[in-house]
Amino acid sequence: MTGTEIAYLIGALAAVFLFLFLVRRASEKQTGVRDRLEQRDDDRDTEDNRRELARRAPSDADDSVDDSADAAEDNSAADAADQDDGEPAADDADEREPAAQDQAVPLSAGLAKTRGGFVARLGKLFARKKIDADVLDELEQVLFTADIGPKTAERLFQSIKGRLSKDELEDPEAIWTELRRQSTDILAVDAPAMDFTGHTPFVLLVIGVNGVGKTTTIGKIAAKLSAEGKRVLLGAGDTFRAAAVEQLQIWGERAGAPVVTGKSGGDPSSVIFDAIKRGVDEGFDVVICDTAGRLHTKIDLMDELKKVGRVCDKALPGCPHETWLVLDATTGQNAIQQAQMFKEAMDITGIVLTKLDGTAKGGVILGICDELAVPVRYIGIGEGVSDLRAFEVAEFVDALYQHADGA
Ligand SMILES: Nc1nc2c(ncn2[C@@H]2O[C@H](COP(=O)(O)OP(=O)(O)O)[C@@H](O)[C@H]2O)c(=O)[nH]1
Ligand SMILES: [Mg+2]
Repeated sequence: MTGTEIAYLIGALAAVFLFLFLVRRASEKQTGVRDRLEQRDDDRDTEDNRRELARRAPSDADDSVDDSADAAEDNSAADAADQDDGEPAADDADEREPAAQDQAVPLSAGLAKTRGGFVARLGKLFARKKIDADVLDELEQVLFTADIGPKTAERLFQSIKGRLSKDELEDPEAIWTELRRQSTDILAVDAPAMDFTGHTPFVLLVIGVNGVGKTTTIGKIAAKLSAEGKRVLLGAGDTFRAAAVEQLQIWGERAGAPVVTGKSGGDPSSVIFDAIKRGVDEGFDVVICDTAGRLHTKIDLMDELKKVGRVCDKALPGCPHETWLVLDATTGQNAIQQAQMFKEAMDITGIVLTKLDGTAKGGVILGICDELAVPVRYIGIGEGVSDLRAFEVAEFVDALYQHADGA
């Protein structure tokens, strides 16, 4: 072999090695990209799984924070949309699965937005050095635009104006004291304390327009009562949409409470009748009945509710033992009108005011109690079970006016 031939051979071998080397590198690169892509898909799957699990396992607080944040976002968007017409976001509400989060929020935090409304405006007003006639004019203005209703605004205004002597008017502390006192008076509706004993089963009927939080409230109450050891049965009286029944069933599963359902689009009264009958036959402690709140016309809805009331009494004479009207605080004064409308048709024994966490219009609670003289039983300050709080007047007034007077 000549020197030239040897050089050609070495060159050819080097070319083959170089070719093989390049092919291998290219394939490694591709595998790396594929691995990374697969890893990303895996991550995504894990994230989806995590979210799904969080939705299905409400007590798993850590996992569920993201979901509840999403739900809160949805909610505030709905609230923003609601503000135009004062009607709750009805239709998509039913589609939502119950919220997952359950970390107790302090009441004062739940009322932060409400405090940021008329209470903060009063705070600014009374922070002035001198409380004089101009301040009284502005006070009137603040109260009458505070979503507490004109009747309650007038009552608060007159109480401050009339009852305080001239000297006291110079003293913001005295004005706050008077406001707290009046608010306490208005909210402390004289009614027996709520307990679910005295009847077996104790039948609770829950009414209100669509989207205010009826089903959610029922789920939370069921969870609380079950945790106390009571046997709870739920009646899926909102037969208008399958999603509403499913929503109640999810809550029922979590609370360990069976749910009596009927045919979709069927007569809500017959489902409620069946639920109460089963509650009696099987010795349940509490039967809670959901209802539909679609406001086709006021007359249709009210007639249907009256029928539900009659059918309850047929299933178990004397029931429902309590009828709660659920109102959405974000609708402001519209909630007062709803309350008046429902009170004409039904014997309402309690109010549940939801979504206080998402609105500056929570002062409406004063207007509702003042106008209706019906006790507030529970308030909602979030979507978790622990965010439904038994209503305590003193605690509420403290949280509402907290720090407003510089205390
Ligand atoms: N932020 C907040 N959301 C609530 C509260 N109560 C209910 N909701 C939400 O309001 C929406 C409508 O509730 P739902 O129970 O379906 O209303 P229903 O149509 O009256 O049965 C759901 O997304 C609930 O999670 C509350 O106190 N705070
Ligand atoms: Mg519902």
